[in-house]
Amino acid sequence: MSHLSQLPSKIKTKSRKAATKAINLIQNRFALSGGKMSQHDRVVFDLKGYIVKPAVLSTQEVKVLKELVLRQKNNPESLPAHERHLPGGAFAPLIDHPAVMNVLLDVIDPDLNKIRLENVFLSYREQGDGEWKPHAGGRTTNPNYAYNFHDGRIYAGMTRVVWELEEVLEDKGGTCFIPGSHKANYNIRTNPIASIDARDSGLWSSYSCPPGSLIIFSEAVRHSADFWQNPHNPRVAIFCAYNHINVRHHKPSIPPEVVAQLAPKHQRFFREVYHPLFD
Ligand SMILES: O=C(O)CCC(=O)C(=O)O
Repeated sequence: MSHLSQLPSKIKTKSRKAATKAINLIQNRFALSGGKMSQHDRVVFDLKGYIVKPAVLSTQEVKVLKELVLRQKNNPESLPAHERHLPGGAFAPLIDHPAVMNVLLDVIDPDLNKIRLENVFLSYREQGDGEWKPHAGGRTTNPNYAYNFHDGRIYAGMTRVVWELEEVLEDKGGTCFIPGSHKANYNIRTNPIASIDARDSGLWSSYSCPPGSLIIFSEAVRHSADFWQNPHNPRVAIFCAYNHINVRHHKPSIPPEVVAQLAPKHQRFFREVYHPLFD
């Protein structure tokens, strides 16, 4: 009898779970509408710790985004409150841009529900601005900086997605990397070596790219900001930190009014840190 009385609630729970599963499958499919990460990109990301995707955005998309971030920087009051900070306003559709999602679903987690976006900021640099500050690199058990390869796939922790909105010239101020250092056996994170970290050690690589390009890198790779030396334009780059749903690196700082105005499919990236199993 008691079994029978529990039946309706069991059916309800089961159908809710089935519906959630179906929705997740559809959302994952949608996020991969641009196709899966190519084997080329997967191997390069694993080998170097970063990939560069040139000219992902159109000239018009870059123009709109540049207008937004420069207004946020110079004249925020001219914007409605929910557009005064990233990831609000015209940036929002980029949160799950297919060129980003196809990489994150491959390197962080194949389930969209398990990917968070914990931090987004503008990096604006004029000629001479910047710093040289190498950090990260080496193997670690810290889940935020982890980079693992297991059972035929990458398990990355915090993954940076950088939208370059202006041209970047090689070795003139783009982010610098020691390729492969996310897998270094010697702990260059906690025991840095000055001759390796020196900008002219010959171990650092940068990139050139047109406006609208994407740089995606594992936070585990040793990297550094650099001094902007491009006389033609400033650096206008949007830095995003994606992470696995189970961990967080940054102190939450995205204003609630920004998240509140995002579409539900984008709001999900700003959920609390917990396993979606408990939803
Ligand atoms: O400003 C840059 O180019 C690099 C920023 C950085 O070091 C980081 O994202 O951890």
